[in-house]
Amino acid sequence: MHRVFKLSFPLRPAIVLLVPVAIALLAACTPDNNQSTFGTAGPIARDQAALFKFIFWIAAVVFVLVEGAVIYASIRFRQRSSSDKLPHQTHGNNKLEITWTIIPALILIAVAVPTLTQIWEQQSGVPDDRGEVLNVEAIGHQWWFEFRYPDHEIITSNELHIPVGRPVSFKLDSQDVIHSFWVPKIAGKVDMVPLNDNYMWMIGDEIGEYYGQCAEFCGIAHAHMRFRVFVHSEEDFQAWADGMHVAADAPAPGSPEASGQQGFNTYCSTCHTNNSTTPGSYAREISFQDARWNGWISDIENAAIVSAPNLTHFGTRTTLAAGLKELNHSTLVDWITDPSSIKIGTRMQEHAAVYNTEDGTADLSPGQVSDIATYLLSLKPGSGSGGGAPATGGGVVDGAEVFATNCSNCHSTTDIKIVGPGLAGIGDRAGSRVPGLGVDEYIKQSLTDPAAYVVDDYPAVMTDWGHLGTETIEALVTYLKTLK
Ligand code: HEC
Ligand code: HEC
Ligand SMILES: [Cu+2]
Repeated sequence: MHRVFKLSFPLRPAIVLLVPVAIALLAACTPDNNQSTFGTAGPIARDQAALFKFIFWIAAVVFVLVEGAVIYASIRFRQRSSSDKLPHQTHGNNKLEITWTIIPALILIAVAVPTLTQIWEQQSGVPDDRGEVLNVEAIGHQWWFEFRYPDHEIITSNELHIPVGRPVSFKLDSQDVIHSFWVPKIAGKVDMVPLNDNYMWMIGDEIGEYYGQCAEFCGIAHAHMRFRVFVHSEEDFQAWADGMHVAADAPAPGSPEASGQQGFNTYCSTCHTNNSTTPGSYAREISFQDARWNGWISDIENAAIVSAPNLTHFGTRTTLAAGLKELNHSTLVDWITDPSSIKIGTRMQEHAAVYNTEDGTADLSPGQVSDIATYLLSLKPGSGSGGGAPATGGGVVDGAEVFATNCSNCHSTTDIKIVGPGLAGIGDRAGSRVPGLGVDEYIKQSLTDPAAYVVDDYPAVMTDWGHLGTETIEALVTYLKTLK
C-alpha cells in the first residue's frame, strides 16, 4: 500500500474561501454588469463578443481533449509496481507527428480568418451606408476625457452624447500620456496617444446610458478616469446639441447663484470655461485649452493653470469627476472643498491657487463653496433671451463681469502672469505701447486686432473679440483702466 500524503494546507477552509471569491469575480462577467463586454449594445461590440465566444469554445474543446488525454495517460500508464517495464514507446511515429502539427495549424487558421476580417472591417473607417456620420474628437487628459464635436461646435467633458443608430467617427488624441478609449458595451478599445491621432468608429444600437473607462494605465487616478455615453433618440440628441448653444440665464442679483458666479469667476475660471454657447466659442475654447496646456507645460511645478473640463451647462450633467460620482449639491461641495476626498492626484488640487493651503483644502468658506456649487448646478440652457455677454440689472454692460467670464482664463487683474500679462496698471502702460496710439485706442486694438501688436515674450494667442460688440468693448476698456 502506498502512503497517502496529507495535504499540507487545510482543504476545506480553502474551498470555503475560494468559492465566494471566484463567484464574485465571475459576477463581473454577467451581461448586465456596467462594464461587461457580453451585454452588447452596438455592432462592433457584438461582433467582438461573437468572435470571443467562437475562440473561447474552440479553446474549451482543445482544453478538454488535451487535459482528458493527459489525465487518461497518467492513470492508464502509471507505474503500478517497481518491476513495471516501460510502456510501448511511440517516438518517431510520423503519422502522429504530422497529425498533431496539422490539427493546431488548422485551428489557428480557423481563428485567424474571422479575426483578421473583423480587424480590417473595423479599421477601414466608418461604413458610408449606415447613415450620416457624427464626428467626435476625444482627448484623454490625466484623468478625464474631453469631447469635441466639430460639426456642432460643442465642447464638453466626461459625458458623451450620441444619436442612436448613427455611426460615430472618433479621432482619438491625448494631451499628456497614453490613455485608452473604451466603451465596453458599444465598442472595443483604442489607445489615445499624444501627438498621434488614432481613429475608431462605433454605433450605439439601443437608447440608454453606458459606461466608458480609460483602459491604459496612465497614472495614479487611472482607475478613476471614466466617462459616460448617452445614446439618445435622434430628436433628443438634436435637442441636447441645440441646448448647448443656448446661454444659461444670468443669476438673479443677490441670489446664491450670483454669489457663486462671482466665486467661480474669481477662483475657477482661469481653468474652466463655462459659457461656450455663443458663435466662435468653440474655436476660442480650443485656443484656451492650448494656452492653458502650454502654461502648464512651461512651468509644471508652479503653474496656476492647466487644461480642464469645459463646464458649459454643467447643471445638465449626471456625473462628477470623470464619471466617478453622481452629481448633486453634496458631492459637488465635497469636490470643491477637497477634490482628493473623491479622486486623488488631480491637477485641479495641485495647481488651482485656491488649494494652496496647509491641508490642501479650498481656501473658501462653506457658504462660498455651497454658492459655487449652486451656481454650477444652475448652468442649463436658459430661456434663450440672454445669448451674448452677461448684462446686469438695467442692461448696462458690466466690464468686470465680461472680463471675468471671457478674459480671466488668461489674465489676472493683478500683475501675476497667467497666459497673458497681468492687467494691473494697463491704463498707465497702454499709452506708451505703440507710438501714435492712445490708452483707449491701444486697448481696443488689443481686443479687435490682437495680431497688430504682440507684447514681447508672450504667445500670440489673443483672439479677436470684435464679436462682443462696441458697447461691451467700451465697458471693458473702462474697467481695465480701473485696474491698479
Ligand atoms: C488649475 C486649474 C483648475 C482650477 C483653477 C480649477 N479647476 Fe476644476 N478641474 C481642473 C481639472 C484638471 C479637473 C479634472 C480633474 C480630474 O478629473 O482629474 C477639474 C475638474 C473639475 C470638475 C469636474 C468636472 C467634470 O466634468 O466632472 C468640477 C465641477 C470643477 N473642476 C470645479 C472647479 C471649481 C468650482 C473651481 C474653483 C473653486 C475649480 N474647478 C478650479 C482644473 C482646475
Ligand atoms: C487665450 C488667452 C487670452 C485670453 C482669453 C485673452 N487674452 Fe489678452 N492677451 C493674451 C496674451 C498672451 C497677451 C500678450 C500677447 C499679445 O499682446 O497678444 C494678451 C494681451 C492683452 C492686452 C495687452 C496687454 C499689454 O500689456 O499690452 C490686453 C489689453 C488684453 N490682452 C486684454 C484682454 C481682454 C480684455 C480679454 C477678454 C476679452 C483678453 N485679453 C482675453 C492672452 C489672452
Ligand atoms: Cu487614462
